[in-house]
Amino acid sequence: MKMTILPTATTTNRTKLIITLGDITRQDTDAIVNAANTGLMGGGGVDGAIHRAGGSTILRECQQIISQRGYLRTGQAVVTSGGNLKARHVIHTVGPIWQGGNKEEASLLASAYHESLKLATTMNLHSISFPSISTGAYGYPVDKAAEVALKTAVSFLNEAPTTLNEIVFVLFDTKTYNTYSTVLKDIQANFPEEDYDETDC
Ligand code: AR6
Repeated sequence: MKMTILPTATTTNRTKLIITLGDITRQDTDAIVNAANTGLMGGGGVDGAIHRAGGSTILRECQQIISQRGYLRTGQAVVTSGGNLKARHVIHTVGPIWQGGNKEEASLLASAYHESLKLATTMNLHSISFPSISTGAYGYPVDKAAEVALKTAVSFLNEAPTTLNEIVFVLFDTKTYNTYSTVLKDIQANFPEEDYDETDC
């Protein structure tokens, strides 16, 4: 299952926004994004999967980053190599823990996506994959998180030039995929027809 949207962008290339069902550790985009914690110490969920598949180099680089700059604040992003992964880089960001919605969760989640996209652009990367940040252990409702994730990506593409030609959301289960798919269709409704293209959905 794969669905694509080509947002209207001020960039010269027209970046594809893709949602797909799968395991992010298998993606061969230039970077994959990790839903990490502030100590970058590894953990469960997608964080655990990335460290297991990528090997100990990633954790060593994370420890070096923390020793140099201290804990990562929620909404920030840093980069390490991809270790044994197909992706050459891992961008580690920290999403907010859901506390009911009145603790700036939406802006912190938007920042996690925005800072990751900004970092990828600074590094001249062409493709990036995201998991559904904060919707596992951190308890963010998937429908609300999907709206923040996709709208932040579209705004990023519409606001600033980027080297990215592909932004992929890799969703791990069908419920999450279906929720992102519904939100993406709502967003598509606001684009001229020639600006998007659907595949296999
Ligand atoms: N590929 C893609 N998505 C995945 C994968 C995978 N291999 N594995 C899990 N997911 P979570 P969070 C999905 O809990 O909510 C960690 O312990 C998962 O089904 O990984 O931001 C960190 O160290 C869900 O949809 O991240 C932090 O302490 C989504 O990824 C904390 O959890 C996010 O779930 C971060 O919690």
